[in-house]
Amino acid sequence: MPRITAARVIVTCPGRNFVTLKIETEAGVYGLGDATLNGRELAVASYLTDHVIPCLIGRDAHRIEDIWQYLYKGCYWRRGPVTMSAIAAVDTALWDIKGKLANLPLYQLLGGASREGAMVYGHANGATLEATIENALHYKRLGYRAIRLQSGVPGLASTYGVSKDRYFYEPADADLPTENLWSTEKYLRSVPPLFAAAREALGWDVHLLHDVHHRLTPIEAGRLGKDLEPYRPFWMEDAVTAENQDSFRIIRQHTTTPLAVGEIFNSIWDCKQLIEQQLIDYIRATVVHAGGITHLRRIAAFADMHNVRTGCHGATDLSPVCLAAALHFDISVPNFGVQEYMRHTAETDAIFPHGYTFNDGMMHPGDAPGLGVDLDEVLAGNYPYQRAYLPVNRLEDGTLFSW
Ligand code: KDG
Ligand code: MG
Repeated sequence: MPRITAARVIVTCPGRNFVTLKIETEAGVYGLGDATLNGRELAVASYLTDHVIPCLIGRDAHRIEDIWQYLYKGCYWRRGPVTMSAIAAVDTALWDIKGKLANLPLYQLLGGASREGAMVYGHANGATLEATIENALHYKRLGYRAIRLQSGVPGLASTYGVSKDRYFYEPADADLPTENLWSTEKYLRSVPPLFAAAREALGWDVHLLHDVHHRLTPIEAGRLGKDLEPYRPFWMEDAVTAENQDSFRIIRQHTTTPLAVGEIFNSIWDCKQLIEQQLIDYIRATVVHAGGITHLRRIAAFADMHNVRTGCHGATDLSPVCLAAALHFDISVPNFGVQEYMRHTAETDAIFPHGYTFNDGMMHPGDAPGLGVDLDEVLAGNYPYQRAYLPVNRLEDGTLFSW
């Protein structure tokens, strides 16, 4: 059996922080797992180093399900983003090892390919409507079949989804949280004209998406969904916060715009009501924050029974290790919907050499054994951890709000 001989956490910051778990076996084969939790990276690093790794040494790396159950049930304190990201990292690294030992790319162990590639969506954004449309045209020229539109809101100095850099977006950009100002009224006025202009400029053969980022009430979300219906959005994401999931029923009563949620979910229990009651169309949970490939496959199977498709989170704070794992999952599950794809910087790509490719709006994980992604530890060592926070959001009168 491939006994686990060592495991360690590598934290690197090539412009943003990534936490990676490396598990080594006596067979000489190692596996990688992403454990990055944006803004709370060291909590997961400590959870792994201080509490999980001592329990792994000597175990059979092939027993992925048993190790998953051991870490989930065995710790008593089930669920939560820190615990589930740590379990995800172990799970992903073990699948990587299994693939390498079998000499097969991971998707072959997950039942093989259900499709030739995973359709991805890119992020078009800009400070103004015009700049966003220009950026969306750029994505269309690159071959994207699905494009997310986020624009600056007239009257607000900054908002979620609008990047300072032309090509890369990194919201966790300060060593203490920056503060944005928010107005729901101004925002609600700005999105329908953006979609109207996008359909005018891009036509109808491209999917258009939008992320509300948890900032509306159910009735406001119902109104936005209804206003966007003429432009046939692919989805409206995180229209409301998802703690009170009855909110989605109210949105459903008012609009046929498809709903996506779940990037901050970490367990199938977060998804249960929404999926079971068919209150959503896409589930956004992904490998790193939802317990790894083992748990995400369980979520996808449950979703498939209820006409819900997958739409894995793929922002830049999810490392190339997570993106590779997500792509293996995407091309294997029957109910795949779309994969988010925000390109990493050249520095990040150099630290994590990978085999996944983008072509004609689709991505493929490649056919290297395991995940098909590596970590250059020497290069990673040149970029030490830097504390970085996501912004907070306030209403114009100073009330703290959802970002
Ligand atoms: O760390 C937070 C980001 O991952 C999140 O804000 C990105 O909402 C997001 C998205 O849809 O990519
Ligand atoms: Mg989002």
